[in-house]
Amino acid sequence: MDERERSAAEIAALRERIRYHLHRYHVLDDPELADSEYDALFDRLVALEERYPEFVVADSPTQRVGAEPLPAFDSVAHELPMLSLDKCLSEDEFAEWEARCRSRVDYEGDFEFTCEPKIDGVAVSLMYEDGVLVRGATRGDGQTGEDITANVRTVSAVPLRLLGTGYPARLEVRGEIYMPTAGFRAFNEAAAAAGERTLVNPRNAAAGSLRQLDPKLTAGRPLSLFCYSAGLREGWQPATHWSVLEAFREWGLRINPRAARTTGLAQCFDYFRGLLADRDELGYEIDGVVVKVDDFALQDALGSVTRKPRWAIAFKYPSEEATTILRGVDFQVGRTGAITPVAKLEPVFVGGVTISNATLHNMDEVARLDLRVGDTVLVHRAGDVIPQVMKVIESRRPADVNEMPRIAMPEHCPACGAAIERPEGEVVARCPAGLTCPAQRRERLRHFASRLAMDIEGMGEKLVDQLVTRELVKDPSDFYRLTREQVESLERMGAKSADNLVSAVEASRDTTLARFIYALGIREVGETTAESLASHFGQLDKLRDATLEELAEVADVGPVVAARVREFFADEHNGGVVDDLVERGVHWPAPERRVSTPLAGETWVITGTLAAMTRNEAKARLVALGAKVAGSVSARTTCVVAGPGAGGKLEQAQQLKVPVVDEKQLLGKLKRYEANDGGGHEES
Ligand code: D41
Repeated sequence: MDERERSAAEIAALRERIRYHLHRYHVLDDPELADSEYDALFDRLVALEERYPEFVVADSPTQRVGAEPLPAFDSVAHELPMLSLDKCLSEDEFAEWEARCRSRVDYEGDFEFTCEPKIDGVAVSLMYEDGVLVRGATRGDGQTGEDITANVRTVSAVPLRLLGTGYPARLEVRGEIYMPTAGFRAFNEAAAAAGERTLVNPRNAAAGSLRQLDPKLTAGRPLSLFCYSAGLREGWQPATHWSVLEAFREWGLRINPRAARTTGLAQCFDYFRGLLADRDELGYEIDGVVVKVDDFALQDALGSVTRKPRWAIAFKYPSEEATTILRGVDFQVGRTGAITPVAKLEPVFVGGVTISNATLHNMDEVARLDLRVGDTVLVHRAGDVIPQVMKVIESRRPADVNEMPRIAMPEHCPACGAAIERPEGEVVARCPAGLTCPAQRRERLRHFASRLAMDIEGMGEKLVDQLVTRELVKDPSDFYRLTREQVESLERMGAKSADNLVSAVEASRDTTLARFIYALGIREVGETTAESLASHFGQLDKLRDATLEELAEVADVGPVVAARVREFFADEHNGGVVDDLVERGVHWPAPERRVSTPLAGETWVITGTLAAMTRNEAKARLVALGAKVAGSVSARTTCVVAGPGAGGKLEQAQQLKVPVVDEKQLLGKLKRYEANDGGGHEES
């Protein structure tokens, strides 16, 4: 074999491996290689193809990027129309639809359905000929779409070639291309930082990305795909919709892991409620559930009207977007003095609740939005996230913009009157008064008592406000001076709640060093940094005495954080408060060498994406506690950690009845084990 032949063989082998890893990464959410290892394979293929351009083929993984800009989009006539969906807005309406279906086909008993999350993305058609992607098109009006082949080829979840065997010679796959929420946020943050236009929501972001004239721009966008039906499927006669999804999975086409089969109304309702409860954790936006009668014979019998199938329906969830009017802007003072503009809105129902406030982050954001009082704005509210003002609807502005009041940062702190500062080059304006500013004091105390800090149960914001107003609490240590009588004298405080609060304060004295550090409210020191500091120094005094250099040695601590920590402990008042807290009996277990390995003998598997840490971090922490972390699920697996987007492994775990926990539960377990580990009894 000469060099050229050897290279041809290597190219073929590389392509196969790369396709396999792309599939594991983008379709199964379950990579087997580090990104850098994958990159090395890819770079090797690029190098070989450059040396032997005659071996380059259209479906090589390298051909996703770099196609020449499209002059315009050609139109594509869909061979089978892409239907649209009827919708219903309540469980009652859904029940009516189901009853109509049953009476139309005279069906006794319960229908089998497939329920799928309704992805808020862009409907696309992907044509595969002999397993090779030959064309990608938008849905358009259902009859004619745009040819976006060059752009869909850059979407890594779109296989350029199907896996396995048994697919029809011509197969048209229909699905939804979308932008995951994390990618959307990252994209917008980068765009805002660069002074570029931000995108309003992930759906628009996906649509805009697919309509780029230069596929290189599409390639730079974090897009993904879920496949949900077969259009043209020459010679293939599946019996149910579910079997189409199963075949898709075999062929490497990404299907939604939350797709499920249900029987009858009650199971559909359970599905609607269950998915809604998880809506914020999915990692992508959905606007409801698509329910499809599963049996194709029944689908045929039900037929379609005016381009909508009678056998499918969209059950809509409350919208997470709404427009309303900006009535004014308030300025709130945070715990570290940061001043945040808050939009006061005409109350509006969005994401399932009525909101009247939304954050505007900072004045740069106000300027970027070009916001004026009286503007009609688009607001977005997803789950627990603070509602956001996404944009001004300019077409709803009165003719003379200049007559609308502008929004300006006040010169003085609304709480204490100190002159507000905004250092050169910083986006955040601050009240410099520190603890002499009542707003900052109140926020610090709220933070100190909060759940992730000292966790004084029942010490809510209203109670803290009362304690501060009555000057019963000034510094955190004052919480531990409160007497039963003082507590009982507060408004709306019965004997029982007073008892509870006193016990809660008492119980909070017993804490961990990490919680204590976090509770101090040092700027830039969040929960994770507090944990790193606690585990690095082990003792409070070591942290207090640490130099900038020593601080910078801590994982995740850079010069800025190090300086903040130094600053905090160098401050005399802060030092006094810390001493006072310890004197008042706040304590935590003394550090000890890690001797026990509570998870020894256990095998864990991590799948899907995690939010608070990377999978590697999670793995390291589990391993430190003695567990083995494996790549696949078997009957011997102790526990599976499943994040959003978990696919095959989660299913396998469910089949094998292996316990499954989510990230929150994992964090709980880790914290418990890590705190107990070594069993330090000595109190510091
Ligand atoms: O996730 C979706 N957005 C989705 C859209 C889905 N899971 N299934 C769908 N099924 C259909 C039929 C029943 C017509 C095959 C759809 C859509 N249609 C659809 N998307 C845009 C228009 C129609």
